[in-house]
Amino acid sequence: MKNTLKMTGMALSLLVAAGLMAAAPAGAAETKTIKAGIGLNEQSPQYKGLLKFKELVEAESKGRFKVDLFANAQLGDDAKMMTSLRAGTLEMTCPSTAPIAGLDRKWMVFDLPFLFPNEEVADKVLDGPFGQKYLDSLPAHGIIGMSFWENGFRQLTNSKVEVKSPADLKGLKIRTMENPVHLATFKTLGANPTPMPFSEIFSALSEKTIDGQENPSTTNFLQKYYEVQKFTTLSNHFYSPFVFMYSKKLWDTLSKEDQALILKAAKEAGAYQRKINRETMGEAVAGMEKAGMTVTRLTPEQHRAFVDATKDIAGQFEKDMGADNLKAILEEIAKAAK
Ligand code: TK8
Repeated sequence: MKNTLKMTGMALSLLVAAGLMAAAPAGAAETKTIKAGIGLNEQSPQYKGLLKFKELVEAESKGRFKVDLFANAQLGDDAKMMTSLRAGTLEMTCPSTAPIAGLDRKWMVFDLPFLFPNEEVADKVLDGPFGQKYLDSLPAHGIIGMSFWENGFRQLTNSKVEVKSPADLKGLKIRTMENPVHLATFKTLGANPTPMPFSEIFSALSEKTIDGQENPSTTNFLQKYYEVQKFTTLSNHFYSPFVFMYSKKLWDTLSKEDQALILKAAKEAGAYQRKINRETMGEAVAGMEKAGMTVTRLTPEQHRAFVDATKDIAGQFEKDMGADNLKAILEEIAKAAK
């Protein structure tokens, strides 16, 4: 009897190996794990957006997909995680647009100083044909650009001086993202910019190897920069979009239905993330003020001085970005602002 069972078992495994028999009863597809990494922490609206994405995908796929989240740059900083997507060793990440310029210089257009007047105009341009054209250019770099999320308007923090005018920035060592437009902007403003991965900012500030940095207020608060910074100026000098992206190598292994399911969840989670991101900015500023930071709210004239001081930056990078791309986004912004 025992031998018969053994023979049957062997025969079955030969049939399965020859693909003549399903290895498991139909419908018992194994769960596929999607890994998503970000640089911000678990309190960030970006992470809450990922939790929403996870909830949508796991529910919609009835458990066929499981989404594992990795915050705090556990899987590396933005540039490193994008490299992992391109290599097919990580499914998803959500960097700012700034490091994408390292793949394709036309992305620098989103990092121009004082480009978008407000979030509403930013949403219209990013979610319109201009933004879609940029997302559609990513597969050539091994990335599927699914949707724009929001990092937000960037504010300056520093440990040395209250900054009310460009002159106050003179000689300040400011960490910037690794992007030529950001570097040129802070050089033009008289500062001494230092590009650095996001995860190294806090230790550089506490060791005083840099005097300041710039990020949206929610990030500045949640990263506890108030412990090592005395001043913040609400300058809104850049608007940073996030791009929620998928590895093309791994995307191409998915069925069309599953690609549609993931894309739909990415868009829905993005709308949710933008909403909660905006809701947290006010409380973040209040939290930094309560923690003892001096919060400088620029007057229109003071703000104008920063805009005027950086008005030539676009021209300096027109060739790199593509004059047509620069012209197109300025036209889109003018239309959206009407
Ligand atoms: C986090 C970064 C961060 C960005 C920066 O991964 O690098 O300063 O603003 O949000 O994407």
